[in-house]
Amino acid sequence: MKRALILTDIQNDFLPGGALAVPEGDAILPFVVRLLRSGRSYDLLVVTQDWHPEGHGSFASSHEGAKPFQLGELGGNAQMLWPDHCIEGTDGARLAVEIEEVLAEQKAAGRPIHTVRKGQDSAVDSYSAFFDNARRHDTGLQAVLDKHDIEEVDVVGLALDYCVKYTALDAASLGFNTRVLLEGCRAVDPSSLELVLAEFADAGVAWIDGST
Ligand code: VGL
Ligand code: ZN
Repeated sequence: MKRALILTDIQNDFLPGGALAVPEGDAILPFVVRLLRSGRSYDLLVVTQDWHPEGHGSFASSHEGAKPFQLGELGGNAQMLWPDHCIEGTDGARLAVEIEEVLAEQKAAGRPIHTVRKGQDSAVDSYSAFFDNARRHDTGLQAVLDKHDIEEVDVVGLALDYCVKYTALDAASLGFNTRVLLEGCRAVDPSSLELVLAEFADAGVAWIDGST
C-alpha cells in the first residue's frame, strides 16, 4: 500500500510574525521535521503553497470598506476575507526554513516531491490541494497521486480549519484512505477543533492525536 504525506501551506505568513499567523503555527515544525527524518516510508511527499497574486479576491484589502476576518463575498459565494498573505514570490509565501531544509535532505535522498501551488486565480479562493473552492480548477494532484499508485494519504500543516481540512475532505471523497496527524496541525481558530473533527468523522477522515 503506497502512502503520501501532504505538507499543507507550511509557509512563513502562517507562522508567528507572518501576515496571517496561525496561533502556535510554529509548534508543528519539530513534529513535521521528525516525521520526515524518521525514515517512515512515504512514497511521495506533496508540498502545497498558498500562492496568491497581489490584489487577490480573498484579501479584505480588495473589498471596499472590508476588514480582515469579516465574512464577505467572492464570485457569489461566501468568503472569509483575509489579510494580504502568501503573495507569490514573497518571503511570506516561502516555506518555513525548517521545512525547506528537511525537504532538501529528502530530495537529496531521492524521495519524490511534488509541489502544488494554489490560489492563483484572483476570482476564487483555493483551500484544498485538489480543487479551488468553487471546483473550477483541478490542481492535478489526484492524477499525480494515481500515477504514483498512492492509496493512503497523511495530512499535516496549516491551517487545520481551512486548507488542511478541505484537503483531507477532498482526499477522502476521492477515495484515498486519509489521516490527519493533529500534532502536525494548528487552526486559525483553535475553538473550531471539535467541529472540524466532527466533519472528519462524517467524511471518513481519520485523525491521530499523538505521534504515529
Ligand atoms: C489558508 C486562509 C487563507 C490556509 C490559506 O492555508 O489554511 N487559510 N488562505
Ligand atoms: Zn490564502
